[in-house]
Amino acid sequence: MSKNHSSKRNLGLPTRVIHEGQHPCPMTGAVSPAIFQTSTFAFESAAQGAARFAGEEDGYIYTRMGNPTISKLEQNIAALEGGFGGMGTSSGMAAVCTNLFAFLNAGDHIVATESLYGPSRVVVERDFSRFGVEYSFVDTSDPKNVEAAMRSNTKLLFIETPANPTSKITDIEECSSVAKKHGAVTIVDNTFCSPILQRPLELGADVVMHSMTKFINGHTDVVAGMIVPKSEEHFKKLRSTLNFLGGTMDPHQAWLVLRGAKTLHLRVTRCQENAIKAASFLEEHPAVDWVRYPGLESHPQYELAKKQMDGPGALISFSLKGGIEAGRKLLENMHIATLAVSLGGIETLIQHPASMTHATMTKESRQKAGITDGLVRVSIGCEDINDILEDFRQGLAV
Ligand code: LCS
Repeated sequence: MSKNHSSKRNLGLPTRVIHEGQHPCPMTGAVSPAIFQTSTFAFESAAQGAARFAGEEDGYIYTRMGNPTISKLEQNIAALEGGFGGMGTSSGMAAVCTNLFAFLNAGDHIVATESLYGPSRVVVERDFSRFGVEYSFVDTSDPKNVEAAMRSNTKLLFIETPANPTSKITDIEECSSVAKKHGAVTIVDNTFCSPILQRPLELGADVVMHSMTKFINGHTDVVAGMIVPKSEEHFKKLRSTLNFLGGTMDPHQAWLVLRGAKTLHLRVTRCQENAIKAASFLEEHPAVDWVRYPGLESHPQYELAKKQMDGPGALISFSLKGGIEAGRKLLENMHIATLAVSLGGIETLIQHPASMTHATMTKESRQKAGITDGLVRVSIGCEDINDILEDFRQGLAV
């Protein structure tokens, strides 16, 4: 049901964000999609039920396996990413785990970005290792590290770029080709960019995934995820795993994300415009030790970011000269920016990765990945930039 029959590839991205996979209801003319809040779907006959289960007839069966409201969102994101089809999941972590379950067997090996979102790393290190999966976390921002980590049993390369929260960039094209050479599947977590700023499938990745809790929904009111593979083969494999594993979306959740996704282009553009100004402001502030933002020339991979991304995004990491104590004071003295984890919403959020989003990693793993104790991460929102800058000015003065 989720196959992408998009015919809008020639339209501009702001148009496609609004229209891909969307059309008025043929029965009622309703422009906004209906919420099919049902767990199951009636068959016209026993033969039809059997045919649907056998995959001989298209149609819905049971919401864990597909639902018309969820399909609308799946078609939209799959078209924007340029994939075969989409699979909505209950959370970004459900998308991560479905991918790992689908592609890894006991005795297999996975290579992954060392500064993955904390829980993504933990499920590999703590949980999949219990089932005999081997792993190597490397600095994927240098493709030579990816090549060196490959083994004869490597089945998966899992990349997060820009990485959370270091903003290190991994060359998707180059690393996917290394993985391909070794017969491994490349999965890219595209949460930080959304398809507005980066489309990994166009760069050679096999699967792209999102925490739609972030930019795609964008309103800090839903937890959700999405998986989009490039090929039909991977789609079937992932869909089957998701159907049985059960990390499916709920129709109402899908409807909320669909509503948020309509303004994805507008929001990402505005957040990014603000972030470019905020990053320059922070870089020049005397209390700031360093800033990592792909839109600053001081970013070690500024050129790569320009090549593979359509913009530097809205996530900034920085460290204060006063270290962790100065960082704590800043977090507690911002008035517009909210002290909270998560990112990609309309409001500016600020947090401390070492004690919050990445607290589940060992201190040693954090240090190795560049997640220092003084690092502060901010997700710039859509507010008036003058208010954001003033908030930093007064927070840093404290
Ligand atoms: N991937 C990335 C890159 C993320 O940043 C997150 C959540 C996930 C996957 C998991 O998605 P979820 O299950 O939460 O929808 N990142 C968070 C963060 O940085 N702060 O709070 C959550």
